[in-house]
Amino acid sequence: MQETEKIWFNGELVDWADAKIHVGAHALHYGSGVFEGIRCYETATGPAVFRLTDHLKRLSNSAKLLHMELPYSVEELRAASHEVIGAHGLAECYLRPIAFYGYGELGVHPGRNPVDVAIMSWPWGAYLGEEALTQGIRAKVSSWKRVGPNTIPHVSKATGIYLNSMLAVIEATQGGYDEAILLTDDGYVADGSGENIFLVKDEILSTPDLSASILPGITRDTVMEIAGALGYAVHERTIIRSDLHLADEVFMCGTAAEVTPVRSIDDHEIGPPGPITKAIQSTFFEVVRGRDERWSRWLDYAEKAPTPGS
Ligand code: PPE
Repeated sequence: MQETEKIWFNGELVDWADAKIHVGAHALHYGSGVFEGIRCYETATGPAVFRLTDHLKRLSNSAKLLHMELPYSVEELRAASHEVIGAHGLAECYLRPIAFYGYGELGVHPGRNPVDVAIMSWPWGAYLGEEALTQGIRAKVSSWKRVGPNTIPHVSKATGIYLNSMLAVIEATQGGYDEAILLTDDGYVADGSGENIFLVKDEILSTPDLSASILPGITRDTVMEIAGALGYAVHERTIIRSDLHLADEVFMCGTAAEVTPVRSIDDHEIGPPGPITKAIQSTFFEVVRGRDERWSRWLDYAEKAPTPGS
């Protein structure tokens, strides 16, 4: 990763190299953390964070679902995000807030361990490579099932859940594919290792509903709104593997992956990025870079941010 100068850590900016935790930290042993991925994009009027408050509200909900009390409010974390962005002056960056049970006592019950909070920011280009955005990726349905709703709450973006994603993406890439698609225990399509998924059939978009153990993606929500504005119907519904194989177009979306076309699934050729995927992708990039007035409410501009501590 491309290092930057500072990391916001428990209320202050520290040097990148000094943002350390003890090996006895609870989160290291038990995966007891929650995190976010947020992008800040360059716009004509300076850097703007895309749906910052929505991401931080999800972080707060993720913590609540793990019985974790965040020591900072959403508004405080918003100011902290702007503080770390301001420290680097980058036109574009990825933000990674993380909250986790820190060092104190070991034992599965988190007990009185402190909750540590950090926000990193660094430049992160196209998640699956620049070519993925223009040519599409090859995906494979994983033999690993998505963690079920009564195993770990999937609505929480919890660090521990990502072992599930990690195994799936290792399997996919070892098999020569770019990304994994996970099914639920019942065999319905859930999401990618780090993205939600959409298919297009006869000009109608479909995406798995929340009962399919998906992370309720903010990009997914963005795509649904864009698709609606472009005049396409979007169905949140149960999707089977065959629906993907027979789709006219498939794409994945997420903060890191943005809108990435999928050109084949399980070696079933879907084809190069289709017209609806391209329209949604290009509108998405217009929206995040502040070139579409209709969605200006989603942009949190860096220079309008409150001064820290004021
Ligand atoms: N599903 C999963 C499993 C997931 O990890 C993400 C985000 C999404 C869906 C899309 O959510 P959203 O970003 O709100 O649209 N994955 C984050 C972490 C990726 C990583 O490798 O780290 C991200 O995209 O930032």
